[in-house]
Amino acid sequence: MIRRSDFPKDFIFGTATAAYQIEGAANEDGRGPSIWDVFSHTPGKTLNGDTGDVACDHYHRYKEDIQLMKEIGLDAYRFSISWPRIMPDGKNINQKGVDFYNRLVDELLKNDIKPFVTLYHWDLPYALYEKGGWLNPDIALYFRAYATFMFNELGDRVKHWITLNEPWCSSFLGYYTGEHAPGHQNLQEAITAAHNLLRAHGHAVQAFREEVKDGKVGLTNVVMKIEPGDAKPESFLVANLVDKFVNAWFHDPVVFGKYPEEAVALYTEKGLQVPDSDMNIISTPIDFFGVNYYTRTLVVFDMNNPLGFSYVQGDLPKTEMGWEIYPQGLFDMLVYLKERYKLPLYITENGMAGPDKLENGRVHDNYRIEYLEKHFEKALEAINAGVDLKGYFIWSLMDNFEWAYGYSKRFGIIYVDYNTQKRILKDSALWLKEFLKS
Ligand code: PNW
Repeated sequence: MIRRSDFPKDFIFGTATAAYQIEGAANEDGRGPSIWDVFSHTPGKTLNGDTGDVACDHYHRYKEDIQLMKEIGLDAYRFSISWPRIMPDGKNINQKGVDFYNRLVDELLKNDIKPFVTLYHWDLPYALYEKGGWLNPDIALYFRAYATFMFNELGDRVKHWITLNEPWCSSFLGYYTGEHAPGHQNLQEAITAAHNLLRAHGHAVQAFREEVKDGKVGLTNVVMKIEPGDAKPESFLVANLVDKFVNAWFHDPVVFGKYPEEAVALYTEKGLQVPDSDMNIISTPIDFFGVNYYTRTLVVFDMNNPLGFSYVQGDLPKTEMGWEIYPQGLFDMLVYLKERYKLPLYITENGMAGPDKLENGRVHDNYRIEYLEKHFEKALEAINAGVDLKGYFIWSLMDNFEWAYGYSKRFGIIYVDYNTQKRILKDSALWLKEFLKS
């Protein structure tokens, strides 16, 4: 059985959350609306019309939540800052919002838990959306101003910063498939938004180097293992190409200052414009990549699709999200990232949605224990294969607002009763507590 002592001494175990998914208090203390408030309040956009208005009420219950982290024995906590709490109109500071994050950071440090802060986990101030959102090139400068402010405010205590969470989701789910806010459906817009997200990232890294002398800054991407869904040679080729669209697209510019050529060629052939401005800013050196790994993705060659491929279902056991459970992909992708980019890595998210049932005050989520254990093993294998992996954050600390799926999907190691806001440690949390002592 895997033990904590098998990992390097300074390896960090934590859990992760995001502001809009847990905080609630949507209209309190001067917070402004974000694109997710507007999206979730638009009929038909989220399951059952769920919104983050109340969520886990973490804004009021953060002390209790930190006590639970402490009880489990976690080393670190990754959370995100709600930009519209800090800058409700996208520009001016709301001191009460700032105060909340000061209290949160102080409480974490008081309990010996290292804060890892994500600046942007999808909740763009609506006021900035009205100015064009991620399609407006100026957004990068708005983000830089916000980032600079936060570095100055918390940089004395917070030493690990992540600029953006999964720009692929913000751009492709937000501007192409429309599953996420702001719900546009235009491929050209997604490509443009992705570029402005990367520019915003680069600007924030530059500001970080100016403001914070003894901290680390990185970018978190969703990393998918792309595999061919059948044995046709063409499907191997498209798997390689899709890997460039989803993975390399958001890593290559940051390290090499350019988008992957094969993917650019295909977009260009289809009449799409791939921007290449500010690559020097985008490629400002960073300290680490954050890896959000959940599953693999199968693709097959498909002439009827404009980009030449389509997605297919695999037959491995699946989570409640319908995502295949595939620990080997974590190992493969950690090694791939190490070889291609040669940077330290953190797993900033990994976990599963399960069919959790509260029975006599307990949640017997053995499937989640098994999922985590298998992924821990693959992380350790990667370390032993030479990957500079520094930490592992489980998604998520507690059940929360799972975006378009509302509260129907439970990813937490802590169960949340949304009627009472009571928190209950699932068996996976109890298992983790023992693991962390081992
Ligand atoms: C991540 N995909 O999102 C996010 O960072 C979290 O906020 C979210 O709750 C968690 O994963 C679980 O969904 C993803 O389509 C969204 O492959 C979509 C994908 C992956 C991750």
